[in-house]
Amino acid sequence: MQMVLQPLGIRPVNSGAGCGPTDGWLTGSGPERVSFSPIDGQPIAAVRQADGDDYEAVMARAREAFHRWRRVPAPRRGQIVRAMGDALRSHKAELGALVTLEAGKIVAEGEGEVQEMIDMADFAVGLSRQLYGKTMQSERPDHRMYEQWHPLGAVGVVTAFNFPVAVWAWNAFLAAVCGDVVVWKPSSKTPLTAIAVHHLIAPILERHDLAGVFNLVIGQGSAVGERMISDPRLPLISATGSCRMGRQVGMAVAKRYGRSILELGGNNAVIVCADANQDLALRATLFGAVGTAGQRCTSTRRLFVQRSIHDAFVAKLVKAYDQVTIGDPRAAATLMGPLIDGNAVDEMQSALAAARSQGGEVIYGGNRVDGVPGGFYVQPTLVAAANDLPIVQAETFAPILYLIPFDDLEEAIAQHNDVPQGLSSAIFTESLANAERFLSSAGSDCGIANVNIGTSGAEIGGAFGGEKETGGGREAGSDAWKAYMRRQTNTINYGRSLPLAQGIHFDI
Ligand code: UN1
Repeated sequence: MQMVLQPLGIRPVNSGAGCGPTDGWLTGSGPERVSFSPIDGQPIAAVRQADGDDYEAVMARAREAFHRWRRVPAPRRGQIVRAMGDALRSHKAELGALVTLEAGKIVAEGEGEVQEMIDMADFAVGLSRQLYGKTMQSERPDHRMYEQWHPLGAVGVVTAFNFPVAVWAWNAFLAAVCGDVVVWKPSSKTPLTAIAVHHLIAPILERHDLAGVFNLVIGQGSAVGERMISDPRLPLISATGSCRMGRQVGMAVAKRYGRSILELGGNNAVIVCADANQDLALRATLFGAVGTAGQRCTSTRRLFVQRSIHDAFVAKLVKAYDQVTIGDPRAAATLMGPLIDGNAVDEMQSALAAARSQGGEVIYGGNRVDGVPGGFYVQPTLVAAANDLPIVQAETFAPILYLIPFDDLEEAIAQHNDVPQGLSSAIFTESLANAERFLSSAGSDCGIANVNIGTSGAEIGGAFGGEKETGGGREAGSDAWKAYMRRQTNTINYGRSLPLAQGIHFDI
């Protein structure tokens, strides 16, 4: 364990609050909290959490830093993010190993998460030379009209345990090139990965005298989270987590006319048509439902299979599930590591009990498994169910896949959309008509809709997020950066008269 912790500067007890550079760590006056590994339930290290005073101290630094940072030319801000991307590149294996230790991801996924950060840094660097506004044609003679994008302020970033570092990068790297400063509250379940990220970027911040641009505040919801969401000094809160958490965040931020980017629960489905390439569909379903032990917001939770191939496809799926190696995520052969904690195991068990009592049938899995003693291992599970069962309508953050046969595509799409969430979706078909129908305005109602690839594992280049109770926010690629800036419309009169718009005359 020391080999994972030491290169990343994780000590037995760590400060949970800081404003960037090595000497920017605060003592942390809140209660100490131990981070346990889901691999074996053993303690990894402790964090002295932030309390209200620490939060205030960090916010003061962040505010002050914003006033300087917003005046740094965006391409120069991009160079700082580039240096951070390089630091992540050269520590990919180390940080990935800590993600594995603290979040329980298999090695490939732990490192994949760091790769997602690196990709995001590259994207943000390019963006730092763009951040384009538009010019418009003015209706008035000798007038010029255009819009520009200015930095917004300090951005609060609240992240979840399941992508303990990548989601910070989606937000922080965009925010930074946009000229914003970042106040990060990571999940209390994965504080050490956040501290490690801050150790990695500290020398860069030190070298460029950038205390206060990237800040970390690890603390209880009551001490830090609630302060953040109602703090008008944070004009934008970007929050990833459950729909329940998002509703609370969204309401508190709206109350003060703040802006929020909500990236909440998913209830993602794959539709497999009779004409699909079944080999692709099978592999994508397996990665989507079993990958990350079903703990991605994009995990595949419902599988609609056309009736004529349903039983044969499910039989293949059962065979594939049977070959999934479950256990220590550090072992090369492991495909599925543990759930995050005992609570997650209990929630999975109660979801399965609910599914059974509502008429569902567990056709594979359903039990705990002995992976590493003390860890939280379960079998990936298949449940024959109907879409309208209350438990199928809810997101359970566990590897449960509900199997639902269908007869025609219209019916499948209607059921597919008939859930409260709207994040990610996929269809497997060789028919252009089926694919286009799924992508059309009357098709999938999700923020992400794929053809012949699964629901999870999105690239960073697209805007990431979803509709309905998923919260409507967009992060990462495309023009998601616009939410991190304030738009200003400018009209310049270079003439000698003052014509009014809409043809109004107002002369004395
Ligand atoms: C999440 O689970 O919160 O598309 C994010 C994916 C990843 C991100 C998931 N790139 O599965």
